[in-house]
Amino acid sequence: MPAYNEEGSVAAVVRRVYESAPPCDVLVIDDGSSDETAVRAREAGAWVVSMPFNLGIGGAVQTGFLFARDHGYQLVAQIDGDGQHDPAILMRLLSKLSSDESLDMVYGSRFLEAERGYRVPLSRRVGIKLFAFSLTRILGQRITDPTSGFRLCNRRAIELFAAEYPQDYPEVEALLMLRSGGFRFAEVAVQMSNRAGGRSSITRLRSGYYMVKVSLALLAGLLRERVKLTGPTLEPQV
Ligand SMILES: Nc1nc2c(ncn2[C@@H]2O[C@H](COP(=O)(O)OP(=O)(O)OP(=O)(O)O)[C@@H](O)[C@H]2O)c(=O)[nH]1
Ligand SMILES: [Mg+2]
Repeated sequence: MPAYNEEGSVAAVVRRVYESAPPCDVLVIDDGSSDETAVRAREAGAWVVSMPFNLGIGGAVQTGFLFARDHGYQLVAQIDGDGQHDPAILMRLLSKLSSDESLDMVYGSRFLEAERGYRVPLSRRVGIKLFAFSLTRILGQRITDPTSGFRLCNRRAIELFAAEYPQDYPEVEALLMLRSGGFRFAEVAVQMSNRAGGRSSITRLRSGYYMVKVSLALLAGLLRERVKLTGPTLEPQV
């Protein structure tokens, strides 16, 4: 559970994981928070890794995968510390992953079924749809919510992400990484809620950077897939 200044919500999310998710251990990655995130998470019964400074979401999530890999875990769920993801839904992700041995990761999509309750703000929705459209074409697989950070990974995916994980706004790139490594993934319909407190890390200024960075990653993904499809076109030089 990546958490950056989430003292208002992290304890309730940790407790709800213990109450309603399949039996598991909870690790909170407190990424240099300046509030009481680590204390609240520990009080609620989680293990906490506290970073000496803010690494950003990519480094924090990779830390979780490294922990899981080195301690022999077979499954890792990633869930936000701000209360947007309902831990009870992890059971649904687990059923999906267990039902198909060829899958390495499943993730929750807000857009697979008609949205209920919380509505994604329009500007964010446009960005997500654009990424979803591009990824669907690049991967040849229907993708509806590529920025979702509500995920369940098997051991193969844990090992991949422990070794290498994208930095800022990593979710879209992580899907491209999975695909280029020959891994398979699927979406599961979920509902998400408003954050229970705290502040979003995605400010207006950062949204611009997000769009540019992820678009470049998509372009690189597209080129990679094209090269794979067409193979090398250059004649060998003598
Ligand atoms: N460890 C760590 N966690 C982070 C960082 N930035 C955000 N997070 C956490 O990652 C989760 C998702 O970040 P959010 O800022 O909520 O991003 P989001 O859910 O896409 O955006 P909103 O819908 O606006 O909440 C939350 O639990 C955050 O606390 C960071 O720099 N390090
Ligand atoms: Mg959030």
